[in-house]
Amino acid sequence: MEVTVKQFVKEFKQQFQSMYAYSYEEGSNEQLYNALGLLVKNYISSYWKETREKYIKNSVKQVYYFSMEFLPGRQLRSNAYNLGLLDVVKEGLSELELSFDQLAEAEADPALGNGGLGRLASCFMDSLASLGMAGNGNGIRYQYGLFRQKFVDGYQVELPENWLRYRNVWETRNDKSTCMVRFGGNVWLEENHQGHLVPHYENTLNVLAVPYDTPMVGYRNDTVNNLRLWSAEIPVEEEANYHTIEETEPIKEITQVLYPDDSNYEGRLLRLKQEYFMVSAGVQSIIRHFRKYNVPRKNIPDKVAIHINDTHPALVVPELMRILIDEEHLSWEQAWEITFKTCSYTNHTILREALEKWPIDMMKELLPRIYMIIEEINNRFVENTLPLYGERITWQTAILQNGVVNMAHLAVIGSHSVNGVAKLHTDILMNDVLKDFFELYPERFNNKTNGITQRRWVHLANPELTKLIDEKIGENWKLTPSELKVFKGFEKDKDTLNKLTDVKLKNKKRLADYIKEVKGITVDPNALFDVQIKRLHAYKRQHLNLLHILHRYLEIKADPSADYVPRVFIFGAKAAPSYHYAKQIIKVINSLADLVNNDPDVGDKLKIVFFENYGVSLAEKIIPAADISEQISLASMEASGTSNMKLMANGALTLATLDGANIEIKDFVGEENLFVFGLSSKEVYELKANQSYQARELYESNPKLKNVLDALTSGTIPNLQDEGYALFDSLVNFNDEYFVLKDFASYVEAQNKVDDLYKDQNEWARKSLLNIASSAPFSADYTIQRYADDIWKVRSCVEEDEG
Ligand code: DL6
Repeated sequence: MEVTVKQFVKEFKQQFQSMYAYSYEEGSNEQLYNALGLLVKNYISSYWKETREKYIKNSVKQVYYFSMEFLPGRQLRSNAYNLGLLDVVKEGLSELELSFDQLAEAEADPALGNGGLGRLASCFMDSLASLGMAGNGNGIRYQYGLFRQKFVDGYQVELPENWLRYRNVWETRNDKSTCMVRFGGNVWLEENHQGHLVPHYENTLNVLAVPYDTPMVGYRNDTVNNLRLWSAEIPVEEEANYHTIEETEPIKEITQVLYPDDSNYEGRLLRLKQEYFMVSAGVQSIIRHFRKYNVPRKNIPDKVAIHINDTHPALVVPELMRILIDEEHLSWEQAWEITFKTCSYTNHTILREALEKWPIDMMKELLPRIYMIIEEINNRFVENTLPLYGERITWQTAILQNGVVNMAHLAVIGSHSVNGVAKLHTDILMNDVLKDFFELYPERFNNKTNGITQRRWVHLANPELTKLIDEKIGENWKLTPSELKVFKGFEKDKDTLNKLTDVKLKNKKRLADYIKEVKGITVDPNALFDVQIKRLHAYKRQHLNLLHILHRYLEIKADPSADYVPRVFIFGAKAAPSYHYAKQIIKVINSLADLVNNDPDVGDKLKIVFFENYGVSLAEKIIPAADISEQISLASMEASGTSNMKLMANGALTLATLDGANIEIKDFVGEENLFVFGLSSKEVYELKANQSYQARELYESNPKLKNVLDALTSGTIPNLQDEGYALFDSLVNFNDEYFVLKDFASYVEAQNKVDDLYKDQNEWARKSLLNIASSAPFSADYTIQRYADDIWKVRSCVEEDEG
């Protein structure tokens, strides 16, 4: 977009004055940021309008990505960048003696997700718009995002995340498009005068769903899509029925706070309310759109694809059926055909506890009409499946089982496509977790390995690296990421390797300064920066990392004068508030950090930095500075991982088990350019099946390991209550569910190889370059293109314009 610096400066001053009625010179950073954000949003608005109109005029097929979580990160920088205005804005502000970076930091980072799943949804939004595809997000506008994590005496403490405190300049409240969502009450069916069975409702709780729309700006292609987040309110006409603040609580709480657990919903009523609220409002608004433009109902699957992001929005299936049958008066068969062809589902986890199941009684009481429909879907499924596949498969795959509604089964039965998020993960779905379904519907299953947007995670997070790549191979890779492979041609070029090392060092210096500022810890930027950033979960095995650090510490103590490669171990991780074991791991790492960081014998040889409140903005600071990417989950447990892709794209070398997308990283970059260790998924399955694993034997037979484990309980680590014992118990006495001890020796060996390689900076830089140059297949643009071609059947509207 064309805006001159002069024009920007003039408009910015006007914008500020019209908002605050004084000069920008007197503004706080928050106020200046708000004015700047609104001005950028003004620039966006004409494209936003035109994109919407174009979709309607050309009647293009639209994708609706239904997700309980989105993690967009701060949007000022990326919106200005995608519009092509970032340089103008920076220059204009500096003319006014303002720093863009400082204002950008004033933006709240909307933590509307737990981790990988929500961030993936936002990468997908970015790619849909950047590819010029009609893609809409549909989610919840949580008033409080994922808790703000603080450490008090090394323990995680959760504080409310009031991200809306200073207003959110990107959103537009859209009162014209509200919907009513009904909960509870009684429902019965009666025949109307046209012979249709129509439901009658009484005593329902009616909740007004108010949409807040946020522009999703495509990269330099004039496309602006929509992310619609719903907020729950009391219907205006019912306000008089509410007499006290307490009476309004059941409504307001629906969109008050995000559940802070990514793997366990424990059948909580409020969570089910949230899911139905988001689903019903989203589906209603889609159908209303079709009514408005008189689209024949049978054509819906040609005009819309609804994507179910994990099982959380699986109620899309009965909700679409409800609307098509009860409001559009289609027959069951017609409605089913439309629903099935419209919906598709991605599974993001094999963790049993994360596969949602809702008690039938709860579903019946909260959503009586929806339950009737689920029951009918189940009955018809059983009727069709039983004669063809027999009892075992039918009952294993039914939606209603042992008093619960199995949401994964609902999603699979109601969708024409089911995908996993990395090759191994999809194989595990087909051969284990959903294997009976794979027998019933092999044609539905497909893999879509996750991806990340290079725009946020490389171009913006790592401008120095971006500049170096531009200098060496030109700028084509920005639009065509596969061009990055041209960078491989520079693997032996001394100048490039030196510059790459310089870029990394600069990024590490910047992070070292930040560490000093927020943690008060001095780290040497020349040390190896070893990074593990992800949710804290036993299967991700931060405690394996911990044991290795402890092992290093004990070695240094035993021989402080030996030659060690200095390391800084960096962690960022939130634990679910009710996940006691994960919180104990945090405490032990923090206490070990206190010990190590203050031990004069250790000095720069070893440092531990555990950042508080890990999220998108912090990731943007850490990732460009990483040398090693820790991807050490127990093989078979991590569906894909996405920090592995971001770190690789920024030149970190991966230290990994063969799990999730790590396998594909290895395939793309070559086994010699990363560090692989540990059990394979096949070995994990075998060990579990033959029940031969004896953790205690390992403890007793490996003196190094014993030394480390004993240090957990010996008082070596100061200031612990029972956390060291808890870890010891889980690993030694309760047989180590995630095979940490089994993988310990090969992990230590791999870590030693890391040290050896780091001593040869030239070779390290060469491998780093090869990782960067091999990271293009993980561009979310490619992932989205595959979803578009194979599942959604949508095309770029930008191509359409040009063609
Ligand atoms: O697909 C995005 C992301 C994967 O990269 C992670 O491997 C996976 O753990 C995560 N899944 C979830 C869902 N629940 N759990 N646990 O967040 O999805």
